[in-house]
Amino acid sequence: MSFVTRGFRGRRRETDESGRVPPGQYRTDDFPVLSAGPTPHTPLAEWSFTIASESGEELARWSWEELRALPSETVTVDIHCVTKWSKLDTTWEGASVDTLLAGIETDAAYVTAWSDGGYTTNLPLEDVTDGKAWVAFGYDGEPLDPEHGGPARLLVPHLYFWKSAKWVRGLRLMDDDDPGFWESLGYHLYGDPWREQRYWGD
Ligand SMILES: Nc1nc2c(c(=O)[nH]1)N[C@H]1C(S)=C(S)[C@@H](COP(=O)(O)O)O[C@H]1N2
Ligand SMILES: [Mo]
Repeated sequence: MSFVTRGFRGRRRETDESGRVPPGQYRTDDFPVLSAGPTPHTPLAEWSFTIASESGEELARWSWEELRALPSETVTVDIHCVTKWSKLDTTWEGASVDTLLAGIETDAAYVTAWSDGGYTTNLPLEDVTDGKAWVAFGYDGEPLDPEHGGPARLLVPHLYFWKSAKWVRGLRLMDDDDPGFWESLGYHLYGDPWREQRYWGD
C-alpha cells in the first residue's frame, strides 16, 4: 500500500521522467547563480588563459583574441548542481580543452582549474579530455554573463557543476589529485551526479 502511494505521488512524478535528471536532483528552467564570492571583472585586454605544469611553469598561454580565434564548438548539455537543481539542454559555445592541450606532452593524471578570485577545482585529466570539457565563452547565443562566469568558464557537464569553474584563467597539470576550493570544504573529490557523489564519503 505505502509502496503504491509512494510510487504514485513520489519524487519522480514531481520532477522528471526523461531519465536525464540524476538521483536526488530536480529539474529547473531557471539558471540560478551560485558564487562563493564577488564577481570578478577582469578587462579582456588583461585576460589570458594558461596551461601550467605542476611546478607553475607556463606551458601555453592565449590572450582573449587568441582564445577566440581557436576553433570553437557549440554544445547542448545537461548541467547538475550539487544544491540539487538540474537544467536540461543548455547551449554553450567554447573551445574544447582538447584543443588547448593539443601539442602539450604530459604525464599528469589530474588538473586543477584556477579562476580569478582564487577559486580552484580538481579533476582527473581524462575527465577534461576526449570531448568532455570546454572553456566556454558563450551561452544561449550570447556572450557568457559575468555572473555565470564570463568572460569564460570551464564547462564539464558530466560532473557536478561546481567543477565548472567560473572566470577560469588556467589549468595546472598535476601528478596527484589536489582538493580545490569546495573539495577542501567537504565536497566529493570527483563529483559524479549519477552516483550522487556530493560529499566526502558518498
Ligand atoms: N570561480 C567560481 N566558479 C564556480 C563557483 C564559484 O563560486 N566560483 N561556484 C560553482 C558552483 S557550486 C556552481 S553550482 C556553479 C554555478 O554556476 P552558475 O552560477 O553559472 O549557475 O559554478 C561553479 N563554479
Ligand atoms: Mo553548486
